[in-house]
Amino acid sequence: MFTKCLLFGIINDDNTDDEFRELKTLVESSGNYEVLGVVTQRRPQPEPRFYLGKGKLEALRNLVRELSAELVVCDDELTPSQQRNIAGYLDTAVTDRTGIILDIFAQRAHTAEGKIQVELARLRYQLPRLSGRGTELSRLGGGIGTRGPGETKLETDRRKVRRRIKELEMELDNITRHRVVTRRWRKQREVPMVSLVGYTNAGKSTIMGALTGGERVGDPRLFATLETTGRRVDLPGGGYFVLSDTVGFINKLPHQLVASFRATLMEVKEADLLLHVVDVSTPGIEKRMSTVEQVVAEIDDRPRLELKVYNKIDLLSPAEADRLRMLLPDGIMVSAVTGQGMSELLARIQQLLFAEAMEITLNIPYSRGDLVNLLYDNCRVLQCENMPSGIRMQVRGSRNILERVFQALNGEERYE
Ligand SMILES: Nc1nc2c(ncn2[C@@H]2O[C@H](COP(=O)(O)OP(=O)(O)OP(=O)(O)O)[C@@H](O)[C@H]2O)c(=O)[nH]1
Ligand SMILES: [Mg+2]
Repeated sequence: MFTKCLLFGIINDDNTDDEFRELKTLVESSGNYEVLGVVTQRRPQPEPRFYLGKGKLEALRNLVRELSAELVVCDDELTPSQQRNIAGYLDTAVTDRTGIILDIFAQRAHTAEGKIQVELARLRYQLPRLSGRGTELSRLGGGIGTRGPGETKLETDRRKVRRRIKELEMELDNITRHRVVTRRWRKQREVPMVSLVGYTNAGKSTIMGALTGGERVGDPRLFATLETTGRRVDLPGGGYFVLSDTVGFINKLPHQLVASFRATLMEVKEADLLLHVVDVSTPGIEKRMSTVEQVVAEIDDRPRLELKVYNKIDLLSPAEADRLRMLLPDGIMVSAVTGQGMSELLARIQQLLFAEAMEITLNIPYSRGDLVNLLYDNCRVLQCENMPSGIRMQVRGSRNILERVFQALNGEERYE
């Protein structure tokens, strides 16, 4: 039996119909839901207490009754009080985009780490939403807390959730520590690390499979990949790198998830090169690209090497592909399925990681500690010495980063 649901949200310059198409896909892939319709209101900002304006909310209530909808789903993350107010007014269950995304993540998590990260995100979302009316905790499992004298059910529930959050944070910490050790080993070996990033369903895992020759295949579901895996890729011109796949991003990605997945997303933080995979076969390319850029900046905003990989060109006509090539001059067009463009992709990676690297000695004034940090983060520091005039650093790194440093030094630097 499908749960009947209605979607609702606001429409403005930033939030278009594409959003609701995406929300419908999300809701449908999160479980046994049948989407009966969408109610939208054009307004610049949500109404603070009820999210929708009074008239629209009444229209939604009428539709809920008429169609016997059992659940309404908001396109934005509702505040806990908006959620309560709407549920009271409509007399039906209310959830939002964040709740749906968290449900999908919960279904997809397989490894211990993934499960902890998702549970943590869910609890952080639920904590302010506990209303004390009863059954919210039934799905959470965990130990039974004893109720102190004079303590209400709500306080007990909150205390239980907070305790569980602490426990999970500690478990996650242990796992993270192990990952850090592995990464340090890789760094010492000077193996360059490359990370695939992109919107969900862009084809990251398919590209990973094509490059590593593994048996991994693409998955049409949203958020198919939740865990990162590093694999060695040998370059045709010699040398190799470690490639890692990552969780896909989406517009309005819940901040609780970004926070919980920080350990997984460390691969992105540590990468020498990011491959930003873009699906060119669905509309709204620019918006999805800027969403990915925003999430990457949220994880870590240091400048770094990035290559755009425009995927699924097999789904475009030659004329469409040509038009796109004009619009998107940077980057490489590929099809992970037909293999088109994949050898150019490898050649470009080789060039970025190896050929464009240069070794240089710089004198950095003591006032520019920021540049010292930038070099440590982005290059291999071969030698570092304090001199009267500044810090003398011998580094090897990409031309791209080093040129930024020259520019920042604005001619004051000396290099030999
Ligand atoms: N036609 C076509 N389909 C592709 C191509 N690359 C990937 N796909 C399909 O797109 C869907 C998503 O691919 P995945 O590789 O799982 O995408 P992903 O970016 O890893 O997605 P998440 O893990 O959910 O973030 C699958 O059905 C793939 O078969 C391509 O080049 N051409
Ligand atoms: Mg994937």
